[in-house]
Amino acid sequence: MVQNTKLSLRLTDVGGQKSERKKWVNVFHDIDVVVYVMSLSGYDQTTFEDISVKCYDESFAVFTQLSETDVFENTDFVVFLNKIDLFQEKLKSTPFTVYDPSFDKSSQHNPEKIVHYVQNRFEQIWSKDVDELSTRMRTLFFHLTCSLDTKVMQTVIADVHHSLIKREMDKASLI
Ligand SMILES: Nc1nc2c(ncn2[C@@H]2O[C@H](COP(=O)(O)OP(=O)(O)OP(=O)(O)O)[C@@H](O)[C@H]2O)c(=O)[nH]1
Ligand SMILES: [Mg+2]
Repeated sequence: MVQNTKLSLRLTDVGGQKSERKKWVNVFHDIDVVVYVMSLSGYDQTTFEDISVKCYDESFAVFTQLSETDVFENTDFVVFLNKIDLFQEKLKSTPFTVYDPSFDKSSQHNPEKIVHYVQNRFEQIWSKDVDELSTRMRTLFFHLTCSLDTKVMQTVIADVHHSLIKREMDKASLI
């Protein structure tokens, strides 16, 4: 529970592993915002459950499923592009083309360009097959995070808070 004087947020942390995902449906009710955490530094890794599956592909696939879930038709999503610290460090030696060989080689060590690419992938999934009404009713946000840094996380939590307030005001047509 995160509280300030006016509002309180209840955060439910669900396990990300494949075996845990079956349980997610149990908490898929009364959700205002879905916070989806992706490890940016996983671009050269494969999943724990199946080493033939790239972590990035799995992240995009799970996001696709969630964004297509009926119960989230009008729910805002906040994507945390996490482990930015490890990502930046790894990129110095491991080029991004290990994940996507078609990625522009002149930018394969450039964190900004890669983050831009990742955001685009999410945005494409988000806007795909969405009818006009749904696009108007829900918003996709991004944050670059290092979840070990509690100060940054406070800012992120404040932003999520802000998004919730704005959403409530939108609903009431106050802004
Ligand atoms: N350097 C760094 N380490 C991180 C960051 N975020 C998480 N970690 C570390 O990554 C490991 C996994 O973190 P968890 O919070 O257990 O990951 P999770 O996504 O909740 O995992 P599941 O609950 O199994 O889905 C821990 O050792 C964390 O300390 C980050 O931004 N930077
Ligand atoms: Mg966890």
